[in-house]
Amino acid sequence: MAILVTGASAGFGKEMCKVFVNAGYQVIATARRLEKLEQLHQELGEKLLPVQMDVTDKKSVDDALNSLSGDWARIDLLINNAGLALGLESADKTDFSDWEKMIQTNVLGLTYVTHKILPQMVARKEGHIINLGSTAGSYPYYGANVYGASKAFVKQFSKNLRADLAKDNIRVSNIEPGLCGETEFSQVRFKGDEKKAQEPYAKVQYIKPEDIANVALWIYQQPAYLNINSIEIMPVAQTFAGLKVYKNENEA
Ligand code: 8X3
Repeated sequence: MAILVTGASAGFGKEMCKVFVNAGYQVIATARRLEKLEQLHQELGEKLLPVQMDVTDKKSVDDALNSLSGDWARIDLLINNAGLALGLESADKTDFSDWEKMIQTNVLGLTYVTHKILPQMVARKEGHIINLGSTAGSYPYYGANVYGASKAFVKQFSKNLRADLAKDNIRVSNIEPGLCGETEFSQVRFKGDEKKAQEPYAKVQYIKPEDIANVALWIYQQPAYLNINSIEIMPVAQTFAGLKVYKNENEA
């Protein structure tokens, strides 16, 4: 029996590998960057299996998952962690290819992996899927446009999977973090602009990747008859913005 984590080369995914291996589980770490996974393998040992997989490429997903054998092929927990945000511009100013990449990864990629693994879970009448949503899937903010919409997809897809799969004893959970530092999220969003990438995390105690990894472990270790539908997490210092009103300065 194994746990499969997508996007395992950094951030939440890497931390989840550590937390789950340290808790005694066998973990299949998947990502595009095999060298990062090899390093993790060195660090965590034989309970971690590095597998190169690009969630945006259906053939890569099929090949990677078909290559698993023996105990590694029986996946009891799928953690759909791979995802990204690109840009923080108004919708009219975004690069359309950024929208495509986010949809390709956060929406299509997640469905490729899920659809491939579900039949074995249904056949065994057990399994658990933990998706990585975001507070951006519930609360709009300036510049979140397609990123937030992709996470709203993750939220509703998680609930709809529950609706389909409860009959098969399969659990589905959605973790929705807010401001979380010490990952590559912001570097990726701002395409390597370090100054912009650091700004959201300055002077604030943000969530750390290990906090999210520990939540994933907790969700998984709940009694088998319980399904944690969703957990929304923010740092204490983060809260909801009010509805914004733009004033017409020309009016009396
Ligand atoms: C990450 C949280 O606030 O940057 O999904 O959208 S936020």
